[in-house]
Amino acid sequence: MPHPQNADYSQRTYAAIEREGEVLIPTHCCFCGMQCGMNIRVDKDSNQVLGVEPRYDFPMNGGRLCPKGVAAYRQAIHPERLLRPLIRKNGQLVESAWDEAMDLIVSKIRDIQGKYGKDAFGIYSGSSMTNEKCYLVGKFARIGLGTKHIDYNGRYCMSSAAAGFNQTLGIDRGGTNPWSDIKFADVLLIAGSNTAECHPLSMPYVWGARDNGAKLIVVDPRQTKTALVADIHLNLKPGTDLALVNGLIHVLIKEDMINHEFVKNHTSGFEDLKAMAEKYPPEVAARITGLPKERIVEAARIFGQAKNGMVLFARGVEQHAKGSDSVSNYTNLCLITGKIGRKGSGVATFTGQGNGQGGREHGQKADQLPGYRKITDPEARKYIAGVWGVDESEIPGPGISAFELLKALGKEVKGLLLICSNPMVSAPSLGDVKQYLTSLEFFVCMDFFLSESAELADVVLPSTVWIEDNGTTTNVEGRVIRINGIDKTPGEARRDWEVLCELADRLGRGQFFRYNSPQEIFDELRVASRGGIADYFGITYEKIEKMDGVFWPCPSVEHEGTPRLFEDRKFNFPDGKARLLAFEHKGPNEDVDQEYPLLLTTGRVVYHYLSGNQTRRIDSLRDKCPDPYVEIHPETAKRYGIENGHYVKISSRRGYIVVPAKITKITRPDMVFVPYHWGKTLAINNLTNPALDPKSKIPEFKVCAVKIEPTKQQEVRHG
Ligand SMILES: Nc1nc2c(c(=O)[nH]1)N[C@H]1C(S)=C(S)[C@@H](COP(=O)(O)OP(=O)(O)OC[C@H]3O[C@@H](n4cnc5c(=O)[nH]c(N)nc54)[C@H](O)[C@@H]3O)O[C@H]1N2
Ligand SMILES: Nc1nc2c(c(=O)[nH]1)N[C@H]1C(S)=C(S)[C@@H](COP(=O)(O)OP(=O)(O)OC[C@H]3O[C@@H](n4cnc5c(=O)[nH]c(N)nc54)[C@H](O)[C@@H]3O)O[C@H]1N2
Ligand code: SF4
Ligand SMILES: [Mo]
Repeated sequence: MPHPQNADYSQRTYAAIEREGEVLIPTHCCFCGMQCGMNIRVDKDSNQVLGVEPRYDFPMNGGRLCPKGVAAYRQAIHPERLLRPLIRKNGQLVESAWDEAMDLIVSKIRDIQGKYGKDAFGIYSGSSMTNEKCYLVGKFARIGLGTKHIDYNGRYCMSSAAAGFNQTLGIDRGGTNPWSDIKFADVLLIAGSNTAECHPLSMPYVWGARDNGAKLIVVDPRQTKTALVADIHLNLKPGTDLALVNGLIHVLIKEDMINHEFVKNHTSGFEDLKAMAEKYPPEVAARITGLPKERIVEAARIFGQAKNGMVLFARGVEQHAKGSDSVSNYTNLCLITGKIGRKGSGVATFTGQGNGQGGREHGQKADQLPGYRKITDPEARKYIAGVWGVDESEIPGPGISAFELLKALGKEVKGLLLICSNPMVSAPSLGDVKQYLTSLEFFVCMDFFLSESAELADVVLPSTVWIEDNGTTTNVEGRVIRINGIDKTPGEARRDWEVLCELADRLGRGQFFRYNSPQEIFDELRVASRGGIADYFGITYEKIEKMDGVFWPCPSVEHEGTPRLFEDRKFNFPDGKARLLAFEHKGPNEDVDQEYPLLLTTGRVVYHYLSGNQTRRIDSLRDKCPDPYVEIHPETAKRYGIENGHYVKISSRRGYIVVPAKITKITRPDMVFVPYHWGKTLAINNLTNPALDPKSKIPEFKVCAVKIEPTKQQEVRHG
């Protein structure tokens, strides 16, 4: 199997090809932001999906897939697929006709908006959808429904990275470099990312760098599979990244490992940053983070002395009430050492969802219009109104963020369309979320499997899975790629974009939603994004296929796209300088105390994806990790009299769950870890803290205070 960088890409397979009675349709995985290339194998005679195979010709994964990618197609042929609309009748969800469901939805929208005003109907959406669908959902909210209330699950995911990059670099493209640059780094600092389990196909890039002699520094409270292979593992106390980075900056300045030319000409704010770092000598950073001070000094030296280096991070850094500032502080490391804007030097966040990048650029965020435009910017409103053919006054103002939207349900917002998210597993403090959702006057959900959230809906519309649709996504690198699908859809399942267009039509707004294909939606998106920060104007379906994807910004059809940002050292501010911002360490929103003496952090395992509504149904994945568990350090377990496999009750101020203990030195003695892919009584989000980062509005999923106690298996609550 060739290494991604050595694969031969001269053989293009973009057009569907035939092989031994099969048709191969080239597309990309539906799960993480790597967006690995795969071929869907379809039986030529029966049109049945047979499976997938990795694509050797797509540079990102060059012939490899992880366990989730290999099994993803099983959703298409799954017996639990929703095949007809469901309508709640006498308390039960009952299969019904599309016409009846659509009539009901439209009459409820009219009724609610007539009674309470346009903003009383909201949309809560997701970033596992194509760019075309994300764009359409934003447009449907604003001029289909005329509501300001739309936000999406990226708030729980990429929003701190976005806010952090915006305040420091003036632009939010998750990765400043193409992934092929990683192997040119002399040092990789990976923070709060369990790369090996969550972006498995990034690991060959890490190995590529290591083969070239790069050092690896991993910052994670747990000794993850990624940390295991590091030269230095900084297993800091959860929630202390700001202090750690201040300590690193302190050493970099003290030992003069700063790129003075770069700092002087291309950044502002260095003096303030220096004054802040002054307060965090290694012994102070060590005290706050719980790390040996020598290890902090050593990490700073390795990073500082390397010619090229990249800083990569993910939700471990971002899902905190100070997540945005932590993103900026990690970015400071690249800026003060001048490690940005060239091969092997840059900063990136690991985009979570398949289209986590594109999904946050084209208007499904409460405060945003397509092309990363601000909904409050009069010029942007005028431009988009022109593209949509409406009067500017018809575009509502900014709404509120995802969790705030959930809190507004039953109050300001009486009706909700949920599309591509499962907040009854994924939102924090689930006890409250259930109460919010059940206080709605009308709740409609679009999904292809009955999720824990869909179970609460009044109407559920059966959607298609990704390989039954066409469009584009934007991967972790900012590369826009093509999703190709099969024609056949099961039962009466319908494509989201068609359903939204029909709803608009039935609401009397059809003239703004006349599309015959996703390509027509994309062509409008291109124009809508033109001149914006995320400029897709020059990206066409044909060009994507010819170039293995096109990196934005791509402002004209002649333009070849921008794989690497900041090569000209121009940051996206009027003075062209990146902003070095300084941050004091702050403790978690909810710290430990006598009653709740341990920190809880939550995250992922390799076999499941997000709320698990998809992967818990695929037996090859489910069987590898059928149930949640709690990782407890042996010292802590001993203190509480807990043995491996014993059931443990974990409680926070908001709720509790009972799961078996996995006693392991992976974790720290002052914390426990629980994966979050299960619902109802097995959902760790019964416990998590909904405190929000004031800048990004991301909830503090990564740290809250809990207590643990051994308990009996019988106390596991099922349901
Ligand atoms: N297998 C799998 N892959 C996925 C997903 C999935 O559900 N399953 N989801 C996709 C999505 S949407 C996302 S957002 C990404 C998430 O990808 P990651 O962010 O890599 O995944 P997590 O497990 O949430 O968190 C990463 C690490 O953060 C650490 N951590 C916790 N608290 C802190 C802290 O205070 N500081 C630091 N430095 N680290 C901390 C945890 O120990 C954990 O190992 O994965 C994507 N890929
Ligand atoms: N405790 C804790 N909680 C977390 C996190 C954490 O680390 N810890 N991470 C957070 C993060 S990073 C994220 S991204 C969120 C994600 O959490 P969710 O938003 O709940 O994500 P999914 O499980 O992907 O939900 C998508 C739902 O839509 C369906 N679906 C998928 N694709 C489509 C489509 O194209 N159309 C339609 N109509 N439906 C579709 C799926 O079947 C699924 O039910 O969870 C967050 N919650
Ligand atoms: S690494 Fe991500 S995109 Fe690639 S196969 Fe695995 S889940 Fe899919
Ligand atoms: Mo995510």
